[in-house]
Amino acid sequence: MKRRLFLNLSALASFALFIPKSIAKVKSDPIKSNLNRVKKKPVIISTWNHGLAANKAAWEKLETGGTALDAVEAGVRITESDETNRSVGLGGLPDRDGNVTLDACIMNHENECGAVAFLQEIENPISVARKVMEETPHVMIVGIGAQEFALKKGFEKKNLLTEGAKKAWMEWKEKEDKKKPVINHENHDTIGMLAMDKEGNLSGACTTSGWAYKLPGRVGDSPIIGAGLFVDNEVGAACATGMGEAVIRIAGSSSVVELMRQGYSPEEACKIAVKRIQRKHKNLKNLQVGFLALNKDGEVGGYSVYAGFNYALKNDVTDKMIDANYDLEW
Ligand code: SD4
Repeated sequence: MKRRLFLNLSALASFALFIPKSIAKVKSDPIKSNLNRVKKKPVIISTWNHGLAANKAAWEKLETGGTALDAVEAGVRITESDETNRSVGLGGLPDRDGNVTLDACIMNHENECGAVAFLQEIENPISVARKVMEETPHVMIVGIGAQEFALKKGFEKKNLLTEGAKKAWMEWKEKEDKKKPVINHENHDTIGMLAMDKEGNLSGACTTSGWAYKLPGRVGDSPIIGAGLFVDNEVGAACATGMGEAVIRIAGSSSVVELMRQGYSPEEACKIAVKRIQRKHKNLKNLQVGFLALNKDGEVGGYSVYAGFNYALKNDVTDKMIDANYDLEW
């Protein structure tokens, strides 16, 4: 018996000699941990065409040792300060009374988050949101309180209603009979950005001037953690763009992250959330919502109710726009 066992073991040992090295060493080989690291390469995604310039700034942060949090803040600040953009920060379209009111939030890999809503005359609400996160015990500050907080922290007051935005608002006012809020869906919407740094940590940011010509005081999904943005470093991150009311109703970004936790890919998770929105709304006219998601493996995906939603992807091999899949044609 003993001899037979020995022979069997010898046979196994000699067979092992012919196993290719890559297979034989698969359990202990450092190549495996390298593979894991490959998946943790930095990646940034953000909504719409303005995402390209934002991703560039975010990438520069990552390359110079910044965290994912530094990256998303730096990235979306570009869009906030771009006065040609009509739906974020400076130059954003105002509410029906002509006041530009801004919403933003930010979240890091430790579930820390900060937000501002109905903030006026401050160009970079995302940086105020970060200060709320890092320098107060609160998550969200709104309105005059948010403005006072920002001024105390050294932000400067600025008129955000540019000539272009004012002209558009006045033209809208002329059409008195059509005086309804207009959802933006032509590639000039909120910026939501998600990033993974080289440590594999995730962060996200979302910032907007909201629904053009909204009722004064209206706040959408963008500054609401779990609606416009959600990050769970164990699973992934998601953000939303489009009609905020619909996103809030299904706790959109949180839902997308939970779906990824169940094993769905980023695109599948976004698609299921979009389908949920469609099921919960009887009237889908003009109801555009797009979700964007990034998981811990660095995989990305997006999905929207209607055609036209796209997002910018940047990593060390690519820097491009991707058209999201969708359900309905306009
Ligand atoms: C919001 N999701 O405030 C944002 C953006 C938006 O037109 O509506 N843009 O609902």
